[in-house]
Amino acid sequence: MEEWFKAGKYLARRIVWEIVLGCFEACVQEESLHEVVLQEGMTCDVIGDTHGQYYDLLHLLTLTGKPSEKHCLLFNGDFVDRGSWSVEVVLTLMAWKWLLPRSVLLNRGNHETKDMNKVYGFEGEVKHKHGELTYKLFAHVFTALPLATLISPTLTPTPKALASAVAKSQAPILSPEGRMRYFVTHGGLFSKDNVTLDDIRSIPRIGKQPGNEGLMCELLWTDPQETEGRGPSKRGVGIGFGPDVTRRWCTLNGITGILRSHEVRQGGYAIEHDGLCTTVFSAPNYVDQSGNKGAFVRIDAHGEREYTTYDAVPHPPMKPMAYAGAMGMMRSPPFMDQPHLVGSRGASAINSLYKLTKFSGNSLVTFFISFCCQEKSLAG
Ligand SMILES: [Mn+2]
Repeated sequence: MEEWFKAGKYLARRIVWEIVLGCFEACVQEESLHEVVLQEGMTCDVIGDTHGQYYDLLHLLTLTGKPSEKHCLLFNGDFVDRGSWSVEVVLTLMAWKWLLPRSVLLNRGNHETKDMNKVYGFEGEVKHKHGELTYKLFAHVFTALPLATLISPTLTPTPKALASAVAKSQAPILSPEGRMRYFVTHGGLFSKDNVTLDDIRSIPRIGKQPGNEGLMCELLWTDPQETEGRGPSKRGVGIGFGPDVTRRWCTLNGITGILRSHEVRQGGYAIEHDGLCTTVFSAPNYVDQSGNKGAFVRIDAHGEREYTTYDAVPHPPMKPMAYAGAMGMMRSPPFMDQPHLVGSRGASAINSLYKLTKFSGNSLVTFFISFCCQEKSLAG
């Protein structure tokens, strides 16, 4: 399949459907909060956004190694959109999931949703490569992906493991059994305190889009913020949650640390909130222009964390968002989910324009495209 994809060829539709349905069968049996138990000798790599950067994914897989009984790979959402090989990325992940369902874990991201796919390229790409019905199948199967994964090491934490995950001044937060454990989700925490792991486990998800509020939306969309408490989201969806919110939630649920993705970090990862919240982003030189590293985190059966970072590799001359049509841009605010691309001023201007106009006619689309380009150069 890899050779086939690298040659620029498309799989037969029948095979695509078998892979996607194989993934569905595996995911639909998992709870909305899936759990991975790490026995002695096992490791789990947590991988952040890959966003259709197929050549970077292939490079990443040489660093993580292939999944096996002893080595899990957890992809923490946003496999598709933006990069123009989203079909190749998601089919690779889904094929692995079908083949090794217990060793390959796929969390849903805010881009495994209809609204985002319409604007950021995946819908157009699938329609171009495999037809409209195939897109509908993908969109449904995305709803079967778990919303979060709990990584539960089974061995007593060693001093080295604790040092890898806990800020020096703080006592470690452990599970009720005295083990380290990690909560992995694409976005982050909630607009209210007191959300338990059982609440997350019982979120109904099959056939559902995350919408604009509620636990599913917040898991997929929120971002950590430096200031205490909660604040408005810079994206217009979800909220910002402060270090005190993270500490309260981890204490309530016996969680040693949150691992989340969803935002680019220049070094590939960033440890925030006194070590309790770590962002991992795995698309290096994001959309061919961010200049960031990619990263993944390896967790072992003691709970020790180890980080690997890497740079982008060359890819064939195809621009990001090559399949994102202007029609798509008419239905949802462009750049709403990644304001750093246009600057916060640009993003909020675009969002309010969107609300005011609700779009009509091609001239507005043309205006939007030129507006985005102008703002981007202003934002540097
Ligand atoms: Mn995201």
